[in-house]
Amino acid sequence: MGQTSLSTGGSPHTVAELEDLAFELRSKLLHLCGTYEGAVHIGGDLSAADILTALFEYGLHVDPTDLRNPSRDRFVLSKGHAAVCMYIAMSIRGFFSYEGIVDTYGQLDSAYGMHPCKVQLPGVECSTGSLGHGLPIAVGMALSARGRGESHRVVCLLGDGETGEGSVWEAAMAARSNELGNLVAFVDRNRQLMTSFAEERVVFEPYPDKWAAFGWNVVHVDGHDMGQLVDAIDALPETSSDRPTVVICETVKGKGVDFMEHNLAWHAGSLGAADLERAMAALEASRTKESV
Ligand SMILES: Cc1ncc(C[n+]2csc(CCOP(=O)(O)OP(=O)(O)O)c2C)c(N)n1
Repeated sequence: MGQTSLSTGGSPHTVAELEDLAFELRSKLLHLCGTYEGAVHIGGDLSAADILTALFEYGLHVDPTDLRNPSRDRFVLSKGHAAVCMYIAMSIRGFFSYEGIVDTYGQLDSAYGMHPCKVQLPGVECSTGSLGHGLPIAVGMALSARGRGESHRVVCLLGDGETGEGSVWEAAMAARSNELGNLVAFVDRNRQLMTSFAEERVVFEPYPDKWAAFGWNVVHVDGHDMGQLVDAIDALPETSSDRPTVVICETVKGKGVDFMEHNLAWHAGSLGAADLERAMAALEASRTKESV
């Protein structure tokens, strides 16, 4: 097909190294949340931090120095409000500098908007933010890849609340109908929406069965267990296969900061200096607890 080859996916990290990188991502998120004057979607950033680390450092075949390589995997952040988590994960992977994000995040005309913009920021594959649109776009990208005989993957990260949108299920049905084994959806199943717990508003369960009923391969993991995320990525079917895969990641909104976890007040917010110190101490404590 005249494609140049893309030799590696993420660098060959061990699970322990990936855990360290996820910790770095959470620390940098909290610092940004402590310096930026507006609200940051910190709850859903922290729930997605391990998934985004596993993808950008391990799962996605992307090369930050070769952004237009046609055989690169494509990533769509359907839960676009977690843009800053993706930016920082990408900066850790070497796409751009963390300082550049901190300097302009959320400002008018910044490349680092509260929602991602592919025109403004090289490396971002899709502009998102209006929930329910990412998976339909990812289906189109996967279909296009098939039509061109390309063998890369299209990977999409959704929020579980977002999957209350009907467009997600139209896309799910189209993906199976078109036998898109080159499409993978990760769902950040933190069981919280913006102002309520998920099950209070929408009956999601039996959630894995719903995806299975739409003909998808269903994988269910602890979205904060790096070993499980790596195993799920390793076990993805060939892109030439005929079924899309969903990896349902059980997560905790605010993960790593005790006063944010399961707390509806932290869908979005900002940290003053004292709260930043408290949050960093909580993050360190949670890391110590998990490594015992
Ligand atoms: C179409 C649309 N409606 C509403 C919003 C506002 N909004 C932003 S985040 C959010 C909650 C999303 O919940 P979920 O998908 O579970 O994300 P998470 O809890 O992981 O942050 C809402 C309603 C939006 N961005 N797009």
